[in-house]
Amino acid sequence: MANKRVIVDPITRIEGHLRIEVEVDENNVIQKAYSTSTLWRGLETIVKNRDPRDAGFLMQRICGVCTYSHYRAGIEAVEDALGIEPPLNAKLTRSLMNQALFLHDHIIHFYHLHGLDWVDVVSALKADPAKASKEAFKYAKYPIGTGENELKAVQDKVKIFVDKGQLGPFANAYWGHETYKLTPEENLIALSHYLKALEIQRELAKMMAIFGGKQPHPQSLTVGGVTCIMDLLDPSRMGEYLTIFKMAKNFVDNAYYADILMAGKAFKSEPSVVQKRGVMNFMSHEEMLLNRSEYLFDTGIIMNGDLSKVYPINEDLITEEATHSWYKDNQPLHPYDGKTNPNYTGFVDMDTVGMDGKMVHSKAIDENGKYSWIKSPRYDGKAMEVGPLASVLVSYASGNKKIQKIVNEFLEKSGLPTEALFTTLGRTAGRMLQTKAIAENGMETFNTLIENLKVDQETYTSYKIDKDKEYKGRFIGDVPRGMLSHWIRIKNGVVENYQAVVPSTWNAGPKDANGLMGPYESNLVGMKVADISQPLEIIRVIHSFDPCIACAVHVMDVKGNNLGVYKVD
Ligand code: NFE
Ligand code: MG
Repeated sequence: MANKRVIVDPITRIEGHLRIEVEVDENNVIQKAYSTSTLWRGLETIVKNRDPRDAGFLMQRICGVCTYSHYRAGIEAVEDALGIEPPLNAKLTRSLMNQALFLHDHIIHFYHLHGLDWVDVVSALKADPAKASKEAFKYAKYPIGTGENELKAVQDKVKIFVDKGQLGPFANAYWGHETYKLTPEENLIALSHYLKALEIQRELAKMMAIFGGKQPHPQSLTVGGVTCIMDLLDPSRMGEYLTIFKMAKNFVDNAYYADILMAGKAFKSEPSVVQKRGVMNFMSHEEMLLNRSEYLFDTGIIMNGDLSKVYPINEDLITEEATHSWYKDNQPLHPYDGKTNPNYTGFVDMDTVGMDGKMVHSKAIDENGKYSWIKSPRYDGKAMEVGPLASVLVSYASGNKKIQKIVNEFLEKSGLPTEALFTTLGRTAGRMLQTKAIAENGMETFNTLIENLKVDQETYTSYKIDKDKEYKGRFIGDVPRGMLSHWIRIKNGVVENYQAVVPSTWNAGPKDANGLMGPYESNLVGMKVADISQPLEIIRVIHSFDPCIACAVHVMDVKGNNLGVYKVD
């Protein structure tokens, strides 16, 4: 029998348009996978010929989810090009804002974008709240939102929606799917945290605005430093930051951590989430300045899942190519010389076997040609996974004591082997462990800043742009979805070329000229899907990367294709 093709489009709850096509054999095992961005936006070209001091503001608009990332990247790329070293206060403030972003982004991702791939809402209605309330103590010292009455209230609230047939955000899911593994009581605990996380994320958005002026899209960074000195010197603003940070830490310790432990136990025999699949190469960059010189997370590369060695990153080996992407220039180019000329070739007609076993005529991606707006980044010709898991693995393998402590404690408590980290479960746990590391260590940045402000109130380094000089520079760092780099060339005082190589581009890119798959595609091939008319396993794998297609596709037609059509936030 011919292979069946399954198309999931769109696959994300928000954050842009991503389409996944897979081909399964007669046992429903995925043989081929295609990751397609059907979204097209534009920014790398807008910034050309503009004043480089505006690069951060313009690039910020790539995405409202990792809303601070491209702003900081645009500014720090220009600082690198001009040789500017911002003062310590500015660096620490930027780190605090970044910590707030990670706390916000990771919590929203697990609960609101990924949680319902693990949690069966309808099952939670069958739970015994008294029993669930007791069970919550198995995973947390001070459980949150799990008093018997609170759990009962959660059930009542959700029941009203279900009885009316108005599931709202909980509609159209595959409730009752056989790969949901939590008990009704465990589902209820997690569902209560889902609702609690809605409140927490609102506070975390405020936390970003304390030094950022507003959220999304903070405005207090400038080339050379930060402009929020009034807030830094106001004890009530600092106190507000501290209060929200502590509240977030409590939630991470007693809800997020607890729920991942609970999921680890429940899902440890579900092959679709604990099988090792994927590119097995991981790359991350140092991030989260803690004091004058030390970062919480490390730089490096892990090859073939071998944690005994960490390789340094050689920036010259980073390329992007477009063999299967809707651009003209196929060949691998270093981002300083990257090109962005669109060449849309569309979809093809295909006769395929439908879900009911009958032949259907449909539109499918052109597997031999171009099939995505996302390019294929490579390091030394190899595909790399980036993201919180990569950051945690690289730090762990580098001997970073802070990260080793957190990872070892988690493995011990969950009873999972180190190998379990190289899986979908591990990727979701990795994001939580990164959040936990920030919650445990972020106060060091805060305290260093307070101490330094007593003796030094410098927030800005002045500079001059020489119009007769050519400059080039880059930002490389880790943002919530992984390693991000921005590359700028400045000539005659304006931006001559600009390229952003983004985490979701590394992870979601299509095959390259050698047929090598990126992380999304290679994490699907080999996985069995229980029921192809309910492809929950596919959704869970892809969501574990926290896809953001707005970030991954930020190029535009210089001839004026419409920029306003696709809105993400
Ligand atoms: Ni639009 Fe982004 C992050 C960046 S995505 S969310 O994190 O850069 O790859
Ligand atoms: Mg790009």
